[in-house]
Amino acid sequence: MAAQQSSGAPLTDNPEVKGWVAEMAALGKPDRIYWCDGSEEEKRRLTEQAVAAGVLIPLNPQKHPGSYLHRSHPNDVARVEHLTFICTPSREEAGPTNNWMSPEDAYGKLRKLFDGSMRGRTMYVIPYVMGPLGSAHSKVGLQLTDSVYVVLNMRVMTRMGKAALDMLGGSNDFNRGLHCTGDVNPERRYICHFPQDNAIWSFGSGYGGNALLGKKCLSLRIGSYLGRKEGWMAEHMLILGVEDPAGRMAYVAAAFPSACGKTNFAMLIPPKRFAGWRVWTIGDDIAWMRPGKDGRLWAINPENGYFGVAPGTSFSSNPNAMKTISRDALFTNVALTKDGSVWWEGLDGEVPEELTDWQGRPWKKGSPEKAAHPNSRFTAPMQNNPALSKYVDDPEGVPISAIIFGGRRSTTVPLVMQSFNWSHGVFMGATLGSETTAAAAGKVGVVRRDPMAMLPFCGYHMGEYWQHWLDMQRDVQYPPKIFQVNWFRKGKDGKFLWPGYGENMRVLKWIIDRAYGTVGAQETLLGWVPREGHIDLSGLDIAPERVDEATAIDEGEWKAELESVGSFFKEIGPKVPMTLELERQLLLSNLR
Ligand code: GTP
Ligand code: SPV
Ligand code: MN
Repeated sequence: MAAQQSSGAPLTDNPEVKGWVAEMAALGKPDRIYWCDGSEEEKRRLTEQAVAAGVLIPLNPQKHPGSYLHRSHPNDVARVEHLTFICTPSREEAGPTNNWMSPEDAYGKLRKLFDGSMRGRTMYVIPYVMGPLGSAHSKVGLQLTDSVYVVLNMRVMTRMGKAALDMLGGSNDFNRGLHCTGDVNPERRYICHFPQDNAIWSFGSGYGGNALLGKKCLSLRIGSYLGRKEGWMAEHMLILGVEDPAGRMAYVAAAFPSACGKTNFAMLIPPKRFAGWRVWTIGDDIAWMRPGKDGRLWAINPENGYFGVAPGTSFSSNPNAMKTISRDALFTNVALTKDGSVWWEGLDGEVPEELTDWQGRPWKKGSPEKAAHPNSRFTAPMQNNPALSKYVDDPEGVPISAIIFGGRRSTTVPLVMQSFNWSHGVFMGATLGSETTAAAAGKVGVVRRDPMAMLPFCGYHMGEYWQHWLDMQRDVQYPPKIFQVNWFRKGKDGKFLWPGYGENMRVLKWIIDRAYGTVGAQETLLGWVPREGHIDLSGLDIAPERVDEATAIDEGEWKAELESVGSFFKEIGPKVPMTLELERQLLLSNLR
């Protein structure tokens, strides 16, 4: 192994930081403490160590310069919602949609697990910033971890290193994240959040959202709690900018549940019909939004890279993602080809005859098992994205004109619908349903309510979160218009009715035109929908009947939908805002 350079010496004088790191080191008892400075030299050195330790497998440097494959433990391949806890003083604060443990119980239980857990290992200290460096809207975190894979991923996903400590200065206002991979035993796996302490303790997993604490843990669960307290919003949303041929920009934020198309939509390439139009990516997973002085809602992307779903990513579905991962990418749980390249289901070209599957086993074409894990992912720096917006580091972010909610629904929900007003839009978000995906452990393909795509990520009571959404209207003089979309409706043949991907530009254009009031729509009982001619379908090779089916509203299906929303509201209980129940009643009474 390369000699340890830099090091054990704290990279800061901040007594709070030094004190906390020392206290956690006394608990974990690592052999060494290493402070990450974020330099290129450090990246090279840690990568070499990870390769030597077998944590990373170098890929063919001609085909994938600077890129590596990592195989996680086969029992550790997705977020674990049943092992994720919100640890507030009372159960009521966490609400019915979160697992709850009291802070005393959680600290007690996890202290035992962490005690001596880093013996024989290095404890890495990762200082990082979520959001542009120096922005008043960014947050500083410190993550301690025993995983070099986590360090190398955090380096891509956040602004990491000395710069974060410089931004923090002498302040005590930083998130305290403690992480240990432990022995990757699902019986001893806990992802615990302490919103009141701005702290996260994660034990027993090395995977994605469980282990990269800046992402879902800080930016969404703790973030949503801080957002309510401080008057802003932390959302599971992509942010994109649409530029028209005249150079005018409009910004949109969209919440789709995990593995339901955020990365794809954020990197959309418009079809030929839209010559001169461009879509620019601000973010593909998380948005922090706050009222601006000008009365609009402004958003930043707290992340610095993409942790994207690999299967289905190809030059035909998402060329910008393919270019983004063409170098300096980390791949997790994808398959490996004979010539040191990566492969997954849905990649362009022929299926290779032979592969090494995501678990490192030989795999032959025609095998019933998938070669790449369905939740296999790439980690890549956003700077690699050819469609990266130039405003991505802007400390103030971008003004949002439209908010979109979308789920994976084979039936009922039409291609696109505009809400009547803000509170109806909040109702659309709160009642979002989606079929489950491989992004979380558990059964795939079951419809569940996933409010604002935040079910697994809201750090407090869902009813209060909805109230916070409703209340935001008062602080935003020009609120974004709110829409609902569904790219996943299926025909009787079981196939998707709408072609999706780049063709979603057609829907996006209607949404933007509606936000600016320059295109028509038809009022239905459930919301505003495009009438014939409002969505540009020219040059689209699809039977008109399929578009009709994709956009149809069936009153019987909607009656059932609104009744099922009623039982969901019962589960959430008395904290469901009266406004939302009244919205439900109003829609239902219209349908009768
Ligand atoms: P997380 O990173 O888990 O939060 O997910 P994400 O929302 O960024 O998901 P992503 O864009 O990676 O989408 C993953 C899945 O959605 C893949 O299986 C895609 O092929 C599929 N998908 C994306 N866009 C479309 C679309 O417009 N139509 C259809 N039918 N499928 C889509
Ligand atoms: C998601 O599951 O929504 C993700 C991946 O974006 S993870 O970081 O694992 O949460
Ligand atoms: Mn996500």
